[in-house]
Order: sequence, then structure tokens, then C-alpha cells
Amino acid sequence: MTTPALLPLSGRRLPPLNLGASAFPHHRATLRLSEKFILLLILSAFITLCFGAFFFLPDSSKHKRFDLGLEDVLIPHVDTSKGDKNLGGFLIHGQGHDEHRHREEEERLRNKIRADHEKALEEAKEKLKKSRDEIQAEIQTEKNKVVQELKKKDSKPLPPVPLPNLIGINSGEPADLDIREKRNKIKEMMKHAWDNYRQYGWGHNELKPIARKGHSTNIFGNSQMGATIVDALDTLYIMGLHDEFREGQEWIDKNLDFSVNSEVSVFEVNIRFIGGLLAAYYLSGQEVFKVKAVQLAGKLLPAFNTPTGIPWAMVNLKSGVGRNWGWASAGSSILAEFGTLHMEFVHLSYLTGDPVYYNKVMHIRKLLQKMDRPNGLYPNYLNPRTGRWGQHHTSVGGLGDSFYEYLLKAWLMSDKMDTEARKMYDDAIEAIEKHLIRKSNGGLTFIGEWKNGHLERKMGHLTCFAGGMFALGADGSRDDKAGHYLQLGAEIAHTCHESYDRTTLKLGPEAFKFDGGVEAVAVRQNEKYYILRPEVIETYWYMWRFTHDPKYRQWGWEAAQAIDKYCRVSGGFSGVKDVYSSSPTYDDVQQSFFLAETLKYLYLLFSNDDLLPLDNWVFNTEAHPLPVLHLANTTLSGNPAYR
Ligand code: DMJ
Repeated sequence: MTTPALLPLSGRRLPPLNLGASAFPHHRATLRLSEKFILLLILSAFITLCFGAFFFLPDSSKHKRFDLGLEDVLIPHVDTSKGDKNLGGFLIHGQGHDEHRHREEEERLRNKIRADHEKALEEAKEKLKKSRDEIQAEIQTEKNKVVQELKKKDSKPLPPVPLPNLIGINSGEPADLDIREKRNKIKEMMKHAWDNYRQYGWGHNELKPIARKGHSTNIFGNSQMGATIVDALDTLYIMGLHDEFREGQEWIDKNLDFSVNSEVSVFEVNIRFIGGLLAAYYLSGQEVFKVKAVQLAGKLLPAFNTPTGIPWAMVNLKSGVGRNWGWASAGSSILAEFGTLHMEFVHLSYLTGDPVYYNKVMHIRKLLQKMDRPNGLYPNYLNPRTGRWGQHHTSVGGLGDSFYEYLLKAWLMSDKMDTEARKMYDDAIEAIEKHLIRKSNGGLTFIGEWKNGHLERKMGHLTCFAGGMFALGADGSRDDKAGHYLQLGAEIAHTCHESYDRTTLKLGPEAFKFDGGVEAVAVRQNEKYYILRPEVIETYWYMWRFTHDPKYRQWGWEAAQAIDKYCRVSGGFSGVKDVYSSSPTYDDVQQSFFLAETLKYLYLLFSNDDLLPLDNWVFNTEAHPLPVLHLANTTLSGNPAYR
């Protein structure tokens, strides 16, 4: 520090100050009290001056910002010829009239800052005027944009794969006027279901057609994954509802996001979402469906991280943590769930060239092959930690059904090359016929359930799909029992038709008995509901394709009329709680499988066989058609060079 501040105002040089007790002790005695007082006064004036200077000097940091923003005022050049002064590397143009400019600039800036503040305030006020939903929607849109951007960066392009021969995706128009009208009626029902979902449930998983709002169940987790959109796509496509298809595609492209903290059913997500997306991809050729299917499959893979490789029933899409249903026997996984992944997973490996999916399902198969089966039957429960069966309960309906279906379809989908799958199917069906299939006193063939060595004479609506499966598996059956299996299919179709015909609404109950004088009728109140399920109509369609017996179209039409009469409401279609009641109450749910399966099978029933011919297409358990893969010259070991 320089000394000027030490100069007394009078100019007289003062002796050094003694500010500390021991400083310059030899001077202490020389100062008198009055002098001390004057000195103190001067000192305090000096301190006040320094203080003031510190606060009132211009803030250099502000200057810096200002300088850097205004290059016409401060320029990093020295040009003394114009009388400019250099200030720390920057130049201030000729001080005099530039001071005026400087002030103007400051004023301009101040006004700008004020205007910006006012604008921000206005925007905030506008935001507050919006409803919560609108604000949330805006936030969601912003989030989606960020997610999409990230995904674009992450996603590697999938390898190009020659598509299998896609035959019969735009055909099927019947020549017969009556049949054409029926087909059109089914299309109209699809429009009604879709339009109402579009209006009241868009983006939600399903629709509540009476409350006219979105609906979901725990199988889809807690997020809006648009299950109805994905499930309905291929039905829309084959019906020629292309505008609706495009709407669905757009939603999927922009909104279907799997990075959500949501615990979903691996099985349901596989059959409805992956199956639906793959079918939509094959039919339309739109890449987005393939990309989404592969993204989703990646999210399901952590479910296989169990000690045995048998997947958990549920997985959290974000954390990858899996677990099983609380109600399943001894912490088991369910046969119909871990056994219904094969078709989709083989297609995923085919399309991506990545063997990971194929290996997962083949591992399950190998494990099952090694296990002992009581009476040759597969129990419905298998513990993924121990690899042991849970309760010995075998069913061709719920908990078991599509496992058998996928053995047969694995063989068909491989162009009949996967003979291992065919053998497993044949063995399983032989045991089922021996232990579970019986004739009632009234002559109705039914498939019961095996529970700990005892046959329960009850059949579920779900079990009715087996009629179609037997017919589909007839060709290629062991010992050339094709006729036998076609006959078995026809008998199951007949029994299931009876279960519809013996109700007031002509719609089938959830489960029906063959016991104590009861034949194909539900006994318990909680088994009398119909939730728009497809299985009976599915069997009619397969039987129609293999026999062309007109009774199947007749039965299908009866079911379609009953659905239209009793399940149709102005906001869509609803399940009914009691098919034996003349004034049924609604369950207020339009299931996604109604659009994926029930209406699709009805439409196919009234179409010519050249629409999705069974030699070229295999339907997954949610009725999503996947093309037969001609794998003879292809390996699924993941080497894309083979494609
Ligand atoms: C569908 O989701 C599938 O068909 C599944 O295999 C079992 N049944 C429902 C519809 O009833």
C-alpha cells in the first residue's frame, strides 16, 4: 500500500503511531493526550474514507460482463492515435463522447433485462392458468423428446434380413354376398371397439367402455403402454383399416417407451407386445415395430437371471428385478408363462442375428426334457430356484395351455424342421389324452384337470382353444393319427359350442362342469362370466379351415351376434358377469385380446383361406401371425453371414 493516506491533512509529518502496546515504547511519553485525540480523529476519518471508497467504486465484474458483451465499446486492440486509452488489454474509444454512448448502452441493457423479466413473468402466469393435465402433458412431451434423442444416439441399426415369403396379407374377400356382409359386420365391430378406445382410452392399456376411460391390470404394470394399440395393429391391417393402423403406428413411434419403472408380466408382454409388434412389422414392413420389439425384448432378458434359467413371471422393466406371483405354488414359475416364449424369441434371433433370445428358450426346453414327468404330464408349476416341480396340477386350460400350443407351433414355424418340438408335443398330447380327456354321460368330450392324482371334471373357456390345436397338429401326427386328431378337435369344438348354447346369452361361461348330472354348464357364480375371450371362436376358425364344414361359420356367427347384442355398449364392448342371466351386468372392461384375437378370428372365419394361409403363417397365442421361417439354410447361432 502507498503512503498518501498516512499524510495528515495539515501536511505536517507526524511521528509513527503506536497502535500496539509494545510498539515504539520510546515514543510513548512524547505524545500528549490532545495530540492522541487528534490522531485518533484523523485515523477514523481515514478509515471511513477507505470504507466508502470500497463500496462506491464501480464493480469491476459488472464491467467485465458489459465489456465482453459490447465489442464496439471495448475492443482488444491498442490504437493510441485515436486518443483511446488502453485498459487491461481492452480499449475504450475516445472517452468524451463514448461516455455518452456507454450510458446509452447501459440504459438499453437495463431496458432489455426489464423486458425479459416481464416476459418470463407473463409466461409463468400463462403456465399457471393451464390445467394440471396440460402442464403434465407438456412435461411428458419434453421428457419424451429427451428420451427419443437419447435413444437415437443409442440405437444401432439392426442387420438387414431377407423377409420370408409374405403370402396372403391382403386377400380373403369372399365371393358369397352373405359371407361378405358378415365379414363387413365384424369389421364394423372392430371399428366400434377401436374408435371408442381411441376416443376414451388412447394410450392407456385398455378401455372401460361404460365409464369411458382408460383401464389397466397388474399384468401391464403401472404405466400406460397402449396395450390395445399394439395388440390391435395386425387386425386393423388385415381388415384394411389403414388410417387406424397409421394412428397406432404413430403413437408407438412417439410414445411407446420401455424405460419405465414398472413391473410387468413377462408372458403377457411377450405374447401381446412382442408378438403384436413382430406381426405388425412383418405385415407392414415398418422398421419401427421391429426396433421396438427388440428394445422390449432386451428389457425382458433380466427375468432369466435365475439359478435355473427358468424366468421369473414378472420383471421390472427399469431395474430388471424379477419375482414370481405370490399365489403360485411354492414360489414357482408357471408352465404356460415360461413355456410361451419360443415363437417370439426365435423370430427375435432371426431378425437381429443375436442368438441370445434363441438360447434362452432352448435352455428352458433342454431343462424340461431332463425332468421326470408324473404320468408323462407336465405340472403347471416349476420352481426357478430349485428346478423342481411345485404342486402336481396339470391343465390344458389356464396355467398350462399355451405351453403345448407352442411346442406344436415351434415345429410348424420352423417349416417342420424342429422335430424335437414335435416329439415333445406328441408325447405330451398322448399323456393328456390318457389322463385328462373323457366323455361325459351325455356324450360330450371334455378335457379335465389333473390335481394330485385326481381328475377334476371341469373345463375352462381357455381350454377350448385345444380343439383348434388338435386340428392344427393332425397333419404330421405320430402313427398317422391325423383323422383321430381332427375328430378330437371337432369333438372339443362341439362341447365348447354346447357350453355357449346352454346359456341364456349364448355366450360361454369361464368354466363349466361335467359332474353330478351337470353337462357343460357353470355351477359356481364366479365361473359364469364371459370376458370377450376368443378360444371358442379360435377353434371354430381352425376347424373351418381344415374341414369347411359350414356349421363352424354358423356357430361363429351365433357368437358374433351374441357379442354384438349383449356386450356392445355405446362406449365399446364390455364383458358380462353372468351369461345365464337375461339382464346381465357389465364388467366394464374391453380386453385388448378382444381386438387382437376374438375379432380377428371372426374376420378370418368369414374370409377366404388365402388370407394368412396356414402353410405360411403361424399364429402366436395372442393371434399374432408370424411367418414360417425356412431355416434349412439358416443358422440361429447368430452369424448374420448366413442371412
Ligand atoms: C389371451 O391373452 C391368450 O390367448 C392367452 O394365451 C390366454 N388367453 C387370453 C385370452 O383369453
